[in-house]
Amino acid sequence: MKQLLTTDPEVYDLVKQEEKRQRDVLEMIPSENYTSGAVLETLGTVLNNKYSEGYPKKRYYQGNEVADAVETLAQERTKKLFGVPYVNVQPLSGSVMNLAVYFALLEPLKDKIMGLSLAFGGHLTHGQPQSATGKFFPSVLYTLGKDERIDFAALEELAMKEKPKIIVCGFTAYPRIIDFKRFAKIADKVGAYLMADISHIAGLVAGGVHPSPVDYAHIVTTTTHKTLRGPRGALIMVTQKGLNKNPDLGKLIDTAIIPGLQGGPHDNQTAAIAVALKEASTAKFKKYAQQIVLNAKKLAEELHKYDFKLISGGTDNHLLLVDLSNKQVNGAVAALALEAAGIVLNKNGVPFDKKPPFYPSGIRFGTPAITTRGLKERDMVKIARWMNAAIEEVKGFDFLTDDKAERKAMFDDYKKKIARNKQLKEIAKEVRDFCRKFPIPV
Ligand code: DSN
Repeated sequence: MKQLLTTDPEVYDLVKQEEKRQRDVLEMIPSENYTSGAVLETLGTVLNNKYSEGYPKKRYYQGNEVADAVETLAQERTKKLFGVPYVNVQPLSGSVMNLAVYFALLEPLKDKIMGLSLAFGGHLTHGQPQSATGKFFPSVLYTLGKDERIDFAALEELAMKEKPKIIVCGFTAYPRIIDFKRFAKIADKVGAYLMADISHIAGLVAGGVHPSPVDYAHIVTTTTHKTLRGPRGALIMVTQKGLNKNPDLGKLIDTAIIPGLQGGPHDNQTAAIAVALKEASTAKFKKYAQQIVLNAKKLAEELHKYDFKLISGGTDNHLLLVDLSNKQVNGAVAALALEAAGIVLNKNGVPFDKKPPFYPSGIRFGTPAITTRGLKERDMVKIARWMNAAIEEVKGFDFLTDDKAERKAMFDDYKKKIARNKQLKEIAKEVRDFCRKFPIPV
């Protein structure tokens, strides 16, 4: 980054600070990962300079021969990796990706989306009222059963009553295998489209450690930067089942992206997606996907020993959701304490949470990024020990009041105590020394 250093030392310094942060901590936010150096290099190429509104061979501007080749390559690699007949590789992010599907298939203010409630592990863009998806389209949100898993009987009853035009499965905080076949049965029964948003598990699907939705869903959406380990970006795939239901599906989606929601695609991002897809089709990536799950399961097993309450009792995928109520600490305080100890994750609501979203009962974390660094099961033993030690330092740091101002004052006080805590600093040092053995790709 010599040129950046000369032109803008301030930004150079910020990038270096972030590089150091990513190197020195255990990055355990389950939707984050470290892309390869090849992917990062591709993002910084001259492909960034081009405008390519349209699709290959149907562009509005001249000079798109290379852009056409890049986009076609990304399309072909997606089709091969996931076994789908059609894909749009242009969505700039996950939110636009899902919105485009709804605009392609539903009539605004009329046709209903049915998705898992955010409070139970669904995503904002699955019809939450706060999101554009819930403002433009009526939505009905399903919840989980008492066992903290999908309750298919309740789901079917709700779908029969509400008659959604699209049912969304695929979640943001759900640690279990998704039974796409059962979702498809319900969607078919009510005549709805089934959309599987596999953003979190795309790498696990590609690596063969989670079942694929491709035989069951009409549409499969995914971001490209989570377990798939690519650049930020997204894909909308149409399955054969989707084309059988509606042969125009691909065209409708393309039109919803441009001119519907976006202008020019980001060709550097598309090229980097192509690189990531190549990487994801290797035997090495399969091993990586397997190790993600092995690590998550081992971490769950170790955390049980410290009496952590795992939602649904454990995990089948890359992600763990823990209810900290028995530790007398809320997720917001716990996430701060863990960060002070060098373990980066996020506070999260848990199913049937009684606490407010800003100070929820739980934390969410996962193994994709630490597995990229090369951590194995034995390392999970250490991580569980560090996590427990950090939480012990803040045991009892919870709120006994519903008064917002009092709560904020207590939180600020806990923050100060966490910042001063010597034990947390000690763990952070141990974590930093440990992390040095596992370089990150830059
Ligand atoms: N922020 C992503 C996640 O963490 O699941 C989804 O948008």
